[in-house]
Formats: sequence, structure tokens, C-alpha cells
Amino acid sequence: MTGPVTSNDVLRKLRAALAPHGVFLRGVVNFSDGETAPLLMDGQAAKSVVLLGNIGGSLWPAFQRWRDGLSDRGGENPLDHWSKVVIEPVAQAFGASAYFPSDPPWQPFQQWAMRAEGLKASPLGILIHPRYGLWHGYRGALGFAQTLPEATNQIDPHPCDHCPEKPCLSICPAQAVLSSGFEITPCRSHLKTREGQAGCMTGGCLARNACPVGVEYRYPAEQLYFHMAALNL
Ligand code: B12
Repeated sequence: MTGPVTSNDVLRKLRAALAPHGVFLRGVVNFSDGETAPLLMDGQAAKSVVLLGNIGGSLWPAFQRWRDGLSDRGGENPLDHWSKVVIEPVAQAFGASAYFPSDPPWQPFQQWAMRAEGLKASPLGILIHPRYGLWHGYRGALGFAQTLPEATNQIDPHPCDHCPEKPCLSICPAQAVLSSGFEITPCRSHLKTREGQAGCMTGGCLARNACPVGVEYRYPAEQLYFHMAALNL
């Protein structure tokens, strides 16, 4: 990147740099002095964090193209690998520190998203977006030493509060989705059965699929299978 980037145009330039990869700027969290904020590469606390992620199947074509060109298909955790390949150079160009949801110690991506986008958790544990439903995720975040303008702050009501049927709670064949939270052990056991292989593994998590919000953003079949395979360890 040539010349200094001011706070005002950093978000616009970030959007432009990430759009070809199907990665979107999801929101900005600004931290006040004394608040817990992630550390930048120089050890100082970040003033702002910009959340980056996919909306529906937005990243799938770029991810698949990258993967198809590699003899190892991207290695053991190809989507996490790809996210770094895409986001790290952008972080460098903008003088930002990159954080990834898959890297321990886990950064509180969901808490950041709740602040930046006003989202709340669905019974599945996944944050539900009023427009995209359960069909979105976070691929990384960038920490900045300066305070950035806040990008989005959803104020729409929480969709689950207005969902009388709550099909996600009753449809899970493993009873893994409870009003108290999501239980991974029965989910994984079920995925190993013949019924689980033919159902959730092939067509995606039945509870996630049953959510009536954002159905038009549902991931493509291949992506659904990819995420289920990652869960079925
Ligand atoms: C550990 C983890 C899991 C564990 C959960 C173990 C547990 N019970 O905590 C397992 C392996 C089960 C899991 C599964 C999935 N996960 Co997960 N997971 C994470 C991870 C890496 C860390 C979560 C964490 O502990 N953070 C640390 C604390 C400090 O952060 P936090 O924001 O304060 O904590 C929030 C979460 O812990 C959340 N939470 C609590 N219990 C559970 C249970 C589940 C299943 C989830 C998803 C969240 C969740 O509540 C907190 C809100 O403050 C995050 C990435 C990240 N860095 O956040 C992804 C993340 C939460 N997972 C995500 C997703 C999409 C999934 C899956 C759908 C993926 C899949 N392969 O299908 C499944 C969900 C299964 C389902 N219900 O359908 C997304 C959620 C996106 C969103 N829209 O909210 C994240 C943010 C990763 C990403 N790249 O976007 N996950």
C-alpha cells in the first residue's frame, strides 16, 4: 500500500481488499482505556478490532479455487489455512495485527460480534443474524492502534424471540440442541451412526437447516458437508 491510510478511508480500503475473496467487513469494536482488548504485535492494547467474515456461501468459490490449485488441498484445516493466506497480507498492508478464530488462546469472536453487530446467540450456540440467520461466520479480525469509525451496529430485534415454533430445539435427532445450550458429545456420536451419516453429515446439521431465518443465505451443499466433516472428529 502506498501512502498513509487515514481512519476514514481504512474501512473502505479494507472492504475493497477483501471483497475478491468473498470476505466481508462485519463490524468494528472500539475499546475504551482499561477495557480488555487484544494485544497488538507491539504489545500495546488494540483500540479497534475489525471483524471479518463470510455471509452465506460468499467465500466458497474463492476458497475452492485456491484449494484446487494445491497438491495437498490446503492441508489439515484448509479453511483456517486459507483465511490466513487471505487476511495476513491485508493485515500487513494496513499495519494491523491479525487474529484468527481457530488460534488458541481463543479470542472472544462471538463477544466482539455481539458488540459490533448487536447479535445474540441462537440455541445452537451460533450467533443468529436478523438477515443471514445462522449462515455466516468469522474468518479473522484485525487489531488497530487507532480508533476507527464504527461500521455497523444492528439494532434489529433478536430473531429467536419472535420464532414461536423454534424448530431447532425439537428437530435434532441426537437431542444435542437444548434450551440450556448445545451438547457436542451426543452430536458427534450421532454423526457416526448410519442415520447421522445419511442425514446431518450429508445435508448439513438438521437443527441449523430448520431455522427459518436467512434461508436464502444457506451454504451450498459442498460447504455444508465440509463443515459437518470438520465437526465429525
Ligand atoms: C470451541 C469452539 C467450538 C466447540 C464448542 C465447545 C464449547 N461448548 O464451547 C465446538 C467444536 C463444539 C464448536 C462447534 C461449532 N462451531 Co464453534 N467455535 C469454537 C471457538 C473456536 C471457540 C469458542 C470459545 O470458547 N471462545 C472463547 C470465548 C472467550 O469466546 P466468547 O466469544 O466469549 O464465547 C462465546 C462462545 O464460547 C459461545 N459458546 C458457548 N458455548 C458454545 C457452543 C457452541 C457450539 C458454539 C458455536 C458457541 C458456544 O458463547 C460465548 C458467548 O460469549 C469459536 C471461535 C472463537 N474464537 O470464538 C468457534 C465458533 C464459535 N464456532 C462457530 C461455528 C460456526 C461452529 C459450528 C457451526 C461449525 C460446524 N463445523 O458446523 C459448530 C456448531 C455446532 C452446532 N451447534 O451446530 C462460529 C460461530 C459463528 C457464529 N455465527 O456465531 C465460531 C465463532 C467460529 C467462526 N469461524 O466463525 N465450536
